[in-house]
Amino acid sequence: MSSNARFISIEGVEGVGKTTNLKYIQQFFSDNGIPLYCTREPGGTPRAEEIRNLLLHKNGEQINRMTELLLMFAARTQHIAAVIKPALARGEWVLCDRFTDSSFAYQGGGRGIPMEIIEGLTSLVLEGFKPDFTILLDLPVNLGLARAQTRGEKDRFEQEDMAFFERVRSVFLARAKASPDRYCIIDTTPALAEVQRELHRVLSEYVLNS
Ligand code: T5A
Repeated sequence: MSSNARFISIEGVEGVGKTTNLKYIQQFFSDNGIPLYCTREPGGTPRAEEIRNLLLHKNGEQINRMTELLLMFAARTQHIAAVIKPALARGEWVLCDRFTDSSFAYQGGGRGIPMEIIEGLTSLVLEGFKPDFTILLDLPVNLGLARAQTRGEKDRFEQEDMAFFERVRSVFLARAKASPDRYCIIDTTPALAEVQRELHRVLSEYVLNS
């Protein structure tokens, strides 16, 4: 059991390449013989995945923005207790596709819920628990949406307009710039090989030195 296990989150607006680069990160851990548990939000446990379905799929009924925020945190508290903390306790690193930064960016920036409300909920539910390190993949919104369009049907969030995603991106960038020790911003505009060279450099520095 490695006692230096850390919790890493990966964040970014639609189409920045999280899914693509998650696979690269998994390969990095595997190549270095380091145990890694990969998970995602909203979701990560059977119950939390049910909440994900409520949040992402459209059924004609509008979801109030506060309901949306509370469902994100309901799924998160289940996920932390049932999956993330037990994996860390077993000595596995945890890589999570989105975490609380997405709530600040989407429900705060995108939907306009005051940040103090999200801060309050974060303190109440997470009690100081947060990722040790966050990789923010960044790309101009128009490029991200164009890349995301190559996928199938749009989910409930992907239907939002450019201005929504510009606000989401601004909050991600502001949060990353305010805490440079915890965040690393990687520009995913270049070709994938170049992005992954940078990712390799960042992971070598953070993971292999922990
Ligand atoms: N949400 C989530 C909230 O509102 N609040 C919260 O608290 C939380 C936790 C979840 C939704 O929930 C919201 C935010 C989201 O809207 P999701 O499952 O994370 O959604 O889905 P997406 O954001 O849509 O992310 P995906 O993982 O599906 O897409 P990615 O990772 O952004 O993009 P990916 O890897 O699929 O890449 C898109 C395309 O670009 C290509 C890929 O091959 C792919 O075709 N690509 C590149 N092309 C050229 N150059 C590169 N460098 C490329 N990198 C990738």
